[in-house]
Amino acid sequence: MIPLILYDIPSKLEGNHWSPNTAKPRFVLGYKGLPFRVEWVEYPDIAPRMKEIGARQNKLADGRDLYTLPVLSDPNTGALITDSWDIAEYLEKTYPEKPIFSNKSKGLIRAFDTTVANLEKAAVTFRFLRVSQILNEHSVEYFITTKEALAKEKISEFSPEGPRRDEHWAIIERAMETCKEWYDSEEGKWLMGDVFSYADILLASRLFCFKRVLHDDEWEKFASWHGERWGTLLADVEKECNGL
Ligand SMILES: N[C@@H](CCC(=O)N[C@@H](CS)C(=O)NCC(=O)O)C(=O)O
Repeated sequence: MIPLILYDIPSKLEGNHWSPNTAKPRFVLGYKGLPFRVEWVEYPDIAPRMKEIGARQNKLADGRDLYTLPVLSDPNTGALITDSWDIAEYLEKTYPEKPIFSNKSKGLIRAFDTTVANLEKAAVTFRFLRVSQILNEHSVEYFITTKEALAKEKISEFSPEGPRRDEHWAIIERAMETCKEWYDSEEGKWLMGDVFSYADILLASRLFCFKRVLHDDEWEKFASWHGERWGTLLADVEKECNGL
């Protein structure tokens, strides 16, 4: 089998990876045991590089068209797919062994994807601030300019220490409290009890990003909530997906 190619965004961190969206297909590839290599693309180079390889633009929630990563190229079939959800569907259909949408759960997991993203949305500028601090020089200006336009405020106002930052932490903690209630609904370490699924990958990808971009003491605090629940879940998913 020819290795698949996953397009991802690098950083200054050891091992490069940080993005929650590109972590999703990386976990799926690892879980299904599919060989792949990563091609690193800095933010300002995403559009030109994706045009060059013929990838499609993504449709954002606000209706805009934008070239985004992850993009997956599968030289075994000629497929070139944009968007982490479409990639997950493609991998499940093309490589059905070790399913990620067991028990006809795809629709529910799609709803879970949107719901989880919305839980933490009001605190997203805190994560943007931390991401801006780990990106390579070539990406930083593009990232800050585009996120300032999105948030309609300067990066210095994204999450200043004090009441705004405290509010962001409270939002994130409440979000994880909700996730805990969902996870507690079934016996077993996964959202669907004993059945590992893409839902666990979705949550772990967000945890992965937090772990990578937060300061060490911040991640320690996060990981320790609810009896070390979140550090443990991330470690469990990483193990299930071959330590990625
Ligand atoms: N819904 C998309 C979101 C992808 C996305 O927003 N990717 C970001 C990186 S995490 C991106 O490529 N942004 C390009 C830009 O801001 O120009 C997915 O899940 O693939």
